[in-house]
Amino acid sequence: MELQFQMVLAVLFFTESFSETRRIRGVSMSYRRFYRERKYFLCLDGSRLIPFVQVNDDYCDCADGSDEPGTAACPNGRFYCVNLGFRPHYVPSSRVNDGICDCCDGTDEFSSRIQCPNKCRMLGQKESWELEERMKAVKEGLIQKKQLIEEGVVVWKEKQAQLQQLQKMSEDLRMKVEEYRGMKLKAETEKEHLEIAVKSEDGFGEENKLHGGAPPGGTSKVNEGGSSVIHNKEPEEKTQIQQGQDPIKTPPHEDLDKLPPVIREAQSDDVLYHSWCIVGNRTVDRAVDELQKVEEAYDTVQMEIRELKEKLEIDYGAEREFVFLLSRCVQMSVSEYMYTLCPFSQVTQKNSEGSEVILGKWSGWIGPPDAPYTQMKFDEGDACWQGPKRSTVVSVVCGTETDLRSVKEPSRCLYSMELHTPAACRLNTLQRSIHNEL
Ligand code: MAN
Repeated sequence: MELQFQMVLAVLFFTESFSETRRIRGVSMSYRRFYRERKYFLCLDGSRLIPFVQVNDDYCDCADGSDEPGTAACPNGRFYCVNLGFRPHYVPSSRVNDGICDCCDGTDEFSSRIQCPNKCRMLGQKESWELEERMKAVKEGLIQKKQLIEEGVVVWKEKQAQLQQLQKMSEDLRMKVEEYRGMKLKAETEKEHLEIAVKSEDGFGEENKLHGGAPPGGTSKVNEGGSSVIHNKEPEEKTQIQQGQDPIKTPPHEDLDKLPPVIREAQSDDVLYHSWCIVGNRTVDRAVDELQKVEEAYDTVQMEIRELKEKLEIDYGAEREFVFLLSRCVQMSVSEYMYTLCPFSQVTQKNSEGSEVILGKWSGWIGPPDAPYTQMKFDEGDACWQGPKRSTVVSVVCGTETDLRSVKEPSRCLYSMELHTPAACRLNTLQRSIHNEL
């Protein structure tokens, strides 16, 4: 009799605890208080009061599906996986007993045709190992980041010194340009005066004396045929020269020095006139030539200053931790292409035949406000055939090395890359990882 009583009690206890388990199946710890055994159950949206026995009875009573957290009866219900040893999470309750293991503890398949082994412990261990590795990498990255910042300081100083040097060079060249412009103008004016003198009917007048004057006792005329005739003292001593050629004039004393000694020594007026004109023309040509050279050098230096200033104005991170990338390019080969990323400059793609296209030029940082230095944008690249101009977004991720880890083209001519670098490691990356784990 006593044994029978004990058996009845055991059956009652089992039934009771089974029904308790059934009622709270699929309910998270924080919601369990709403599923405590009482006479009635109030749907969580407050819309209906139903007898408590109708909770998880495989029939949907509440509009929000809250009476059936542990069955697939309500289309909008959600099942809570406890996943002890790993991370708890919700799955749509339509997945309960559908023959697929959704929870790592297998609780979503409690009366299924399949067996779900409990993988939570294994997943938890794997995750904490990964987290440890990640933390180690961040710590290591943070140490390297310090060195990169120091490297960046050197690069920054070099660029500043380069700028100063270029500015000095530019000032010197500017003065040279002025000087050469003056020389060119002087040479041209001298040549002009000479031409006027040669063409003038009166020959070498007083005004031309400065520049040579007429040949001793002679005048110059331009003939109908376009040639100049130099009239010397003796008519038979006429010397004809073609228009455009240097006329014969008396060289000014100071210019005599410019002539080669062999000509100076010849002591012949004709030779001296003619030679001086050659020298005059050469002086103009040389001045034009020299001026062109210094002007080109000046323009080049100006361009370099502009480019350098642009580089120095770029945002290189809160501690200028990305400056070191100014002097680095990273590459990755994917299928038939070689991709090259030169941060703060451009991204290129070279095919196996060697032809290269620009996938974008530096545009700026586009990370979210709380982590601005996590994404770089390069746009205005070479145009895609019948498509947009190529552009690239680079995700900048904390890593122990500075290298490209992936290159993709998710949509035609829009590229995405992943750059790993210690410069992207932040203390809160570490804190966030730990926080997520907890
Ligand atoms: C080249 C490459 C590709 C791109 C096509 C578009 O082949 O730049 O990445 O998709 O052009 O025509």
